[in-house]
Amino acid sequence: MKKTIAILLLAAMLAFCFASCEAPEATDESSASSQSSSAVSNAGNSDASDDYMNIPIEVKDLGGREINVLCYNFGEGSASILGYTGEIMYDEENPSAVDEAKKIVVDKIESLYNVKINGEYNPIGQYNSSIIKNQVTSGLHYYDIVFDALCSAAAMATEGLQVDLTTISTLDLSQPWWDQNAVKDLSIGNKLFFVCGDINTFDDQGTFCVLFNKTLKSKLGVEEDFYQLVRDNKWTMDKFEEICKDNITYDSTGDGILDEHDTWALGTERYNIFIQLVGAGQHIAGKDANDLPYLVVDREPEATYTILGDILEFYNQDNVVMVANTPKYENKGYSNVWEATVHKAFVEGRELFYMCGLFNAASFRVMEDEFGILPIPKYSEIQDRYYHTVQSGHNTMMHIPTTTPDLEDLGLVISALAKESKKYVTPAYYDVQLKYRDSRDDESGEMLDLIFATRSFDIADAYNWGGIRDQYLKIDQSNIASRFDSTLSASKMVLEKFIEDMTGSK
Ligand SMILES: [Ca+2]
Repeated sequence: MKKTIAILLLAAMLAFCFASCEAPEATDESSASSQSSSAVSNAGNSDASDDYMNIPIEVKDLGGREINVLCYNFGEGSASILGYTGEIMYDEENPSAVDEAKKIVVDKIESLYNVKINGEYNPIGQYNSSIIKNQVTSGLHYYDIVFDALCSAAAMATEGLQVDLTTISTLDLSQPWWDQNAVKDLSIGNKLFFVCGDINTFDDQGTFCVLFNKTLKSKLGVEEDFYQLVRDNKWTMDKFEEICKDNITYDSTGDGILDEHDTWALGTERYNIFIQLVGAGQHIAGKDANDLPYLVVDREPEATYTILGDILEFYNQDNVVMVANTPKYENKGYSNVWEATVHKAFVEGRELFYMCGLFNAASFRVMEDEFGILPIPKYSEIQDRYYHTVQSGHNTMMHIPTTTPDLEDLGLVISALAKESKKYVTPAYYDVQLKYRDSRDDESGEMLDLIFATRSFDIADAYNWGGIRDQYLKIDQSNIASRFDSTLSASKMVLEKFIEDMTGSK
């Protein structure tokens, strides 16, 4: 399945090399591929009911059609992101439970539709945009289905390289095997160029949450039941900060210096300023009645400034919170500042909370301490619900290049793959994610249900018009309003041009 396909376009595409996405300063990882276990997707449902299996999808003999899938190199070379085997494709040599589930699905669909499904990692880099741009520009069809990170998929949408998925009549995006929040949030002018669902699992892996060290919690004598706080609607920023500030962080090495080698209440990174902003029910972009984006800070600056101010006040308490990618740690010359600080402290049992992607969880299965999974805190108890989102540079979105032929037939195959993945792959993903040595953490399973069901995708994080998203990742709390004052008009101009291009309105 994971065969190496000769890349006819390789030479030509290297010439192109157009900028893919500007990923938001990486998170916890670096690069080079990892194989082995893990994951599938989405929509947070360990759906007890199989009723969706009765939803019919037309079956058709496609005469041995070959379908080529291209996956980007998620977490390439990272020691803290393990288990990526691509989407749809799987590892045959050391299959995880998820790989085995993917094989069941692929075998079934290949036989049912008389197709051959080939999968491949990006052979020349991390993101796929240069390959797909070359394919589309040259008019040579090769890859039919592509999985890429949100930011890279968005870069391709801006260039007009992808099919509007809503135009494929056999691809019913309202079905439960597609993430309905993604369908709603990621559209632009009612067109949808990329989506996620049960067909992929690394959209789930790219979802951010809070991990907590159960063993350390008990050693520290923290009595609060975190899961119960979530159930009681009391898992708020205030409560979270109160717990963190209760004398947990201390100089455990005893050298008189508080640094990455000590014991911490919370390990986090600058990207999580945005993650917590979303958790607080805010967004960078909203959408109007025509499904077109606008910048929230332009319309409601005070709401944005208040929430950002609260988060930054907390993140600047460097005797409580360790923020990985800030000068204090970046200046130490680590090749991967996340792995050397917040990730390391958690794996060594010196960090109570770690705000990170679920992709990090696999690397903690070797820990001696046990850990659990929690949602991102709400802003306050009156907030309607919890909100979660993905890291735009580290997740997967499915899209289809405009060069792909016979889209109606392909839509049937994709729909069937997605439906069967909901039955086989998603439950296997939950099992892998929750199995902890000999036991199973069902309370974390309950939290995962909540987390996946409350995802919210911010299109400004994907498209980052004029660098608007980057304004939300700065640690400096002294100049929030002036920071936006000086950059907003440029971002608005880029957004205006984007809307014209996407709607053909000029
Ligand atoms: Ca110390």
